[in-house]
Formats: sequence, C-alpha cells, structure tokens
Amino acid sequence: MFARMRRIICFGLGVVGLLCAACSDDGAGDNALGGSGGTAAGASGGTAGAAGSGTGGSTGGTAGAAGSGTGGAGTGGAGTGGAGTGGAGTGGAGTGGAGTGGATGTCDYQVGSNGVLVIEAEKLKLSASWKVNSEASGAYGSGYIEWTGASQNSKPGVGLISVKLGIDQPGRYRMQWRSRIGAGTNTTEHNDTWVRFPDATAFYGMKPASGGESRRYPKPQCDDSTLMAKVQALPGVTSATCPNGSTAEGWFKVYCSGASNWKWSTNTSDNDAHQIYAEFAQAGTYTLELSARADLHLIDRIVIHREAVADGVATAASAPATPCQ
Ligand SMILES: [Ca+2]
Repeated sequence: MFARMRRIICFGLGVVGLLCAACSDDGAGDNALGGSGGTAAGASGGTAGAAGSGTGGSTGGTAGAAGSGTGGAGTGGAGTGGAGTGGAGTGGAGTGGAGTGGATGTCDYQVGSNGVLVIEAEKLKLSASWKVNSEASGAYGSGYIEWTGASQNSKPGVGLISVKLGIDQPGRYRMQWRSRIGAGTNTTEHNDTWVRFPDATAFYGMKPASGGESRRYPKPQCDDSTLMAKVQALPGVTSATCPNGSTAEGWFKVYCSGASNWKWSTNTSDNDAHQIYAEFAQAGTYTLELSARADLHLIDRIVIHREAVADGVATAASAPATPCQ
C-alpha cells in the first residue's frame, strides 16, 4: 500500500519535474528529482562592430572608431531537468565618426585658378517657392531660378538659399549676377533679391568716387556711427553710411538696373548704385546667402571674383562652373 502510494507520489513529482524542465527559462533546474541534468547553453559574446568610415572634406575627415562588442554571458541550468538558456550575445554596432572638413575642405564652389567662382543658379539647393525654369531663352547652363511666392519687400530670410564658398586667397571679392526682370516692362519691378555674406570679414556696397570710393553698409552696422567713422577714416574711403532703400539684419536689397533682358547688373542703394563686395581676411570657407524679395526676378548665374579680375573674364559666357568636389 505504501509502496504503491510512493510510486504514485514519485510519478506525480516526476511529472512536476518534467513540467518544470519544460517551463524553465532561467537554467535553474530542480535537482531533487530525476531526469538528466540540463546543459549550460550560454551564447557566446557578441562580436565587435565594424569600424565606421568617416567621410570628410578634401583635407578633413577622420575615420570612425571601431565599435566595441558586448555579449551577454550565457548561464546554464545546473540542476536536473532544467534547460539552461544562454543570454543572447549582441555585437556592438560600430559607428563611424562623421568626418568634418578642414577650413578649406568643405564648400559647394571653389574659386578657380583664374580668381573666379561661378555658380549656375539652377544648380543651387532651393527651398520654399524658388523654382528652376528655362522658359525665358538665353540663360546660361540649363536655366535660371525665380521666386514664385509672395514678394518679401521688408522681410529678408524667406526662402533662404545658403552657399558655401571656397576662398583660396584673402582679399576683396566682387559679387555679380546675370539676371533680368521676369514679368512686365517696368524695369524697377521684379528686379531684386536679398543678399548677405554673413561670415565675411566685411560686406558692403562700393561705388568709385573722386579720390577713392563710397561705401554703403547694411543695417545694423550702418547705424553704428562709431563703426562708420572708423571705415570712413580708412585710406581712400570718402563716405560710409546706410544705403538708400531696404536693408535689415545684415542683408542688402540687391537689384538689377534696366534688365528687360539678361544683363550683368548687381547693385545696392536705390538711385545711387553701389556694386557688391565682400572682404575675406583669410583663405577658407565662407557663406553666401540669398533670400526672396521680388517675385519673378530671374537669376541665371552668380559669380564671385577677386576684384582685380577683369569684368570680361568674370562674366564670360564660357567661364566654367567650379564645384568644390
Ligand atoms: Ca543658368
């Protein structure tokens, strides 16, 4: 009787042991009951991640560090009937460091050996309501850009276009564009766009004057009488003040004059045309910004060139576009 009961109890406990073995997930076996021992099944540790590759500019850029793998340690069940399950090893993901270019390593356009940097406007990275078009014939390259949104006569920064310029020699550079009005016959409508060189050493309009040059600075600089007095004290500077017409936050309203067809005409200060100049104290990467002002001012090409370069060279139709890479 007792023997029979013991067999039943043992059989029942055996079932419990089997059930325990079936449901165990932590490797802790029941060593009190029958059945073969569990085997440790710890997975091996993860493998190290591959080294990342950095991409940088022509002179910059550093490769990413190799990732480090961290594997879970497997722990096996030591007891009877417990099925050990190892922790899954997971390899560390290698992450490459993003390369960063050096001062002259990253730009969209580089000044060429002839001192001229050429931008086909239709190749610019555009935002908002800027459109590339080619309906107006005679544009260089594959077309031109136009602002198709509302005019922004008093608000610079809308539809911002930002271009990185590779400047190989310090000095003074002139900016010129080939543009035209895109609607109607009034040459003072649809003829301007906001322009700024936010990180240039200096940015101003210049007009040759008797005994030197007249300069016009954007606001807020031109409202600083101390700064303007310093500029006017420079050799050859006959005047330094604000332009006539729109300026704000370092931006000039830059317009073309009489451009009922494509024309190189790039000025600031209404009825007192000053040409557009920027000074760069060191070689390096600088920024040109455009933003929407008049709608349907068509911009075909922009050149930035050392001031000593002749107009005929800077504005030649054959001047090649000069991408940085
Ligand atoms: Ca073009």
